[in-house]
Amino acid sequence: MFTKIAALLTALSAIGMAQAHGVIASPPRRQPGSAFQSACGLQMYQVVSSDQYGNQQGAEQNINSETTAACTLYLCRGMQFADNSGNVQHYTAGQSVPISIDIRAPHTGVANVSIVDTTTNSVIAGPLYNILDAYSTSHTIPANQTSFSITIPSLGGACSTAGKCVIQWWWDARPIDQTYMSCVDFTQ
Ligand SMILES: [Cu+2]
Repeated sequence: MFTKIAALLTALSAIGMAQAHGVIASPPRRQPGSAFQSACGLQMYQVVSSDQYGNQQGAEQNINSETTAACTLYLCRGMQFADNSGNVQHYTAGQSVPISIDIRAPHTGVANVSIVDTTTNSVIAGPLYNILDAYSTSHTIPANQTSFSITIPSLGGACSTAGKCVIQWWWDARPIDQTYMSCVDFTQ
């Protein structure tokens, strides 16, 4: 009996590994917490917090009666500012910001980095970095797809309030319908 349970746990963790894909490794990204759980429900919280590298389409399978309109899966994968108010960076206009991406499993697609207004889920600057043929499964991933810098533009006061703006990394693997995003809170 114990052996069967151990085998099952091993199989489940293997599935978890296979589903793991990519996040912003630095600067500090938005993380799931109690506000995420309130917005998205317990089941979604358990899935997303156990694997932050997963995709939107996978997360959507956990939508249930606890999931509210505040669970914005297509903005920062539903991560909430309230869980991340201690994680806010400050960037000046013209500042070069190094970005590090951690890819655990590649999928050929496109990727970009933009500044998004979280109140409207609209891109207000960018793409600041654009990756064609992103994270391909058919060749070695070029180093500049996982380590690069963006230059923060002048945002004219649009991002002076913490929580209003994020740097969002967006990776869309159309051939397999998997979309990934990861966000960094910042002010200017
Ligand atoms: Cu995948």
